[in-house]
Amino acid sequence: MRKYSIFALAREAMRQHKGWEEQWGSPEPKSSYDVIIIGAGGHGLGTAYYLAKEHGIRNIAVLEKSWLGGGNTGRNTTVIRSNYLYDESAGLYNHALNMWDNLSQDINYNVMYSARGVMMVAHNVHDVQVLKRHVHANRLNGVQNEWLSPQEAKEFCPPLNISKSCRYPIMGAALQRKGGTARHDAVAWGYARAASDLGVDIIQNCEVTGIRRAADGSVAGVETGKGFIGAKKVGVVAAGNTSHIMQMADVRMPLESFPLQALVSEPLKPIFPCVVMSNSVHTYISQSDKGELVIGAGTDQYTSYAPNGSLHITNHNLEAICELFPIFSRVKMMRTWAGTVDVTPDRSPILAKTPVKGLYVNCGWGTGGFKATPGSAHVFAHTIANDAPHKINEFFTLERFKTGRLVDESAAAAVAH
Ligand code: FAD
Ligand code: PYC
Repeated sequence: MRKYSIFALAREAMRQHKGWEEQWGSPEPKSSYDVIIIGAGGHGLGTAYYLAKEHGIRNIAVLEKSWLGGGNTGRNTTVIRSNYLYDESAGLYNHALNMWDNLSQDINYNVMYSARGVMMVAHNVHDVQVLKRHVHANRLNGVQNEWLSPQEAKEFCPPLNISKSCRYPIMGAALQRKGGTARHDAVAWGYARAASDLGVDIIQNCEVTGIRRAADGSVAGVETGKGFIGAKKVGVVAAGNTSHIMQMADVRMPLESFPLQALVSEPLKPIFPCVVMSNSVHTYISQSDKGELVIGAGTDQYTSYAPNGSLHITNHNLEAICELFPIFSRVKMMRTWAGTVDVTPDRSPILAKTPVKGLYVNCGWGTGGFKATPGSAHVFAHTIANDAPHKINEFFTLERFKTGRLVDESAAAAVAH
């Protein structure tokens, strides 16, 4: 990977941003496409890119009701890791983790993937048992993860308070060194530019309001704010809005939507070297390249599409951060926001065909789909192109909610749903 100085990075960001504005705008839609993707987040744009690059399908449109990357892709806290429990998840999330290594080179856009390590801390015997179980299960699956003593955890992350008398004492930690962060908006822009270069139409301000079916029940196209657009295949990749869109095709989804919020502090000089997550206290923290502490918690308790979350969650979150990292207790917070996440009963995603011929769905990532973006897009493109799942996503079906063959990742989801 090339090393960039901060000035080279700034120049590169400006160059890329200018290129993006000049190249794209939003084309007027054609009357029909081979594939329409609903939703220009990272997963949707990535799907279009891999459809064009690996499956030779170029007559594609990505329809976005707002601006590209303005959904959860541009709102998330960019934690990347693959330390999930079950074999099925290891396959999916590790596929994604391995793709982050070369993503910048592949799409020729610096997504600033930084493998700075994700450390999950344990505060009680139950946490220790759960996290050690994950370490062992991960290693059996060839997924890197290791156990640290409290002292080793502090050496890895010096601001961590390991005093035995604090409210959330540290009894050890699971560390995935290859985990880390990336720049979320660059992921959206990078995939968009790379897909656009391959001929994909990215059409912003184009809300899908209906899904039209042919006489045989298969997909015929979509109704939008810009009129009807025909399509042989339609992929729904709309995160928190998925149920609403799938209802347009009479498909009921096993999903609930919740606000998930995050906040950032005023910028600080580099002080925080990694990502730390506390699954039982429901808080996590890292530091962005701009210097802000990036902090988040669990979802709100109530289903909602509101783009903001409840204040008591922020309050609890900051209390926990100050307890775990007393050094930050006088830092000022700068802004908060939220996104709408869609949650399945087993906290694993759905990447699948649907009962409607020609209609495919990628959703249910809940609080944790950013990390999966390249892998998810890659296997979803395969699913659409071949009308059959890739080996990696064959378990992540809609049918599992009827058969009961679930992939229960509630514990590995880490950020409470
Ligand atoms: P989105 O980026 O939301 O894209 C979907 C797009 O569909 C949106 O742009 C939306 O406008 C569009 N759309 C919706 N309805 C329509 C319609 N009718 N017509 C046309 N377009 C439509 N994950 C992690 O792995 N690590 C994290 O640290 C992390 N932190 C998070 C923090 C927060 C605060 C939030 C909210 C989420 C977080 N996530 C995290 C989850 C992650 O952001 C999502 O799982 C992921 O970004 C989903 O990407 P997407 O492309 O599927 O969805
Ligand atoms: O899935 O790692 C994660 C995550 C961190 C913050 C939100 N989701």
